[in-house]
Amino acid sequence: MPQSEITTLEQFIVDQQALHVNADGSLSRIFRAIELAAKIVNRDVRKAGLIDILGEDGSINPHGEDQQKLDVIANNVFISALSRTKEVSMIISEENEGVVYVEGCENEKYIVAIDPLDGSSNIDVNVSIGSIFSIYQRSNPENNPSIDDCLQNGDRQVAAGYVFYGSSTMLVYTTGQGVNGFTLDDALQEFCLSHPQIKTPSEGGIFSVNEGNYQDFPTGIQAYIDYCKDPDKPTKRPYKARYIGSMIADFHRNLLKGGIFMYPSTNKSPNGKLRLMYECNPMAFIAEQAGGLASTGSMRVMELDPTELHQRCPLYIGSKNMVQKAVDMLHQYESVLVNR
Ligand code: AHM
Ligand code: MG
Repeated sequence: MPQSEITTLEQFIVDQQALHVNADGSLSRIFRAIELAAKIVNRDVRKAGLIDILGEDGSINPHGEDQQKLDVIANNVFISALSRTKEVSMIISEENEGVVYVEGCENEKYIVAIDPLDGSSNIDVNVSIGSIFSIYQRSNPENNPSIDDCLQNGDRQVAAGYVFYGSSTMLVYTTGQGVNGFTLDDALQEFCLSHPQIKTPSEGGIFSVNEGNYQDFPTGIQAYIDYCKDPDKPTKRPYKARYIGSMIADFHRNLLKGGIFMYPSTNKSPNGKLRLMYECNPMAFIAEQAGGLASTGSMRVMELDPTELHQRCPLYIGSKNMVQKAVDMLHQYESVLVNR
């Protein structure tokens, strides 16, 4: 592509803002902050093996200084970039137990939920990881900011996206008008539009799940996994099994190629592992905007009303027909158990 035809994220955001008569530029400023944080985290991820930022938080480096884990660094970078916009009153992060109130911004209308570095178990072994964000407006801007403002369901997201530190670095986001993907040009240090209006295939050929937990899954999901592996020419089964253990990487591949990602409930964890506000909801918004589905097994993910900041929920997400089939089988076996 000639350089003159490149659309940078910056340009794209300006163009989008121009389409909205009432846009006051606040959301654009938040996006710029996320873009900057993504570039800083990307720089640190790319040299993670060269400098002392891998490993356990709290350890002491040879200089007697505290060593910080990459996910703690990423958290600080995102929180500081978002705070500086002066547009965000509250931040919810996987790394912080409570709401982070941004000093001096009590009256601002935006709330951002982040998982600053998802896929932590892969950080130390040079496998793809990512950052996730989800943006809301406060439900009661006239009141003092509080946790109640933050506990909104996914349907109220204004925007959501992820940054994927893979073989290249990508930023994928939606504001409810489709999904667009930008790839970081290392030389220009600009995210450039590379995947406009992403649509996910309604039928896919990949299933992604931690099968180590198979014995602990609901019977219907065990049956669905067996179905995925069952040879059948017309439906092109067996499907391919792919599981990286970084949701963003698994989700992103399935989004482009067609597939299902599952993190079911287990006997041990009835709500699964993944967190609603900064893992499931943003991915659900993107999946639906790309023509896919996201379910907890009993409802659309984005309809689930959160009661806690770090609430978990089971997740079935990806190609429409695959998610529908998994959920149907889950219900089918549940009703057999109930009627027994
Ligand atoms: P994290 O936020 O601590 O990194 O946990 C979330 C990650 C997801 O990226 C991934 O899909 C899942 O945990 C993998 O979990 P498991 O190792 O149980 O399969
Ligand atoms: Mg996470």
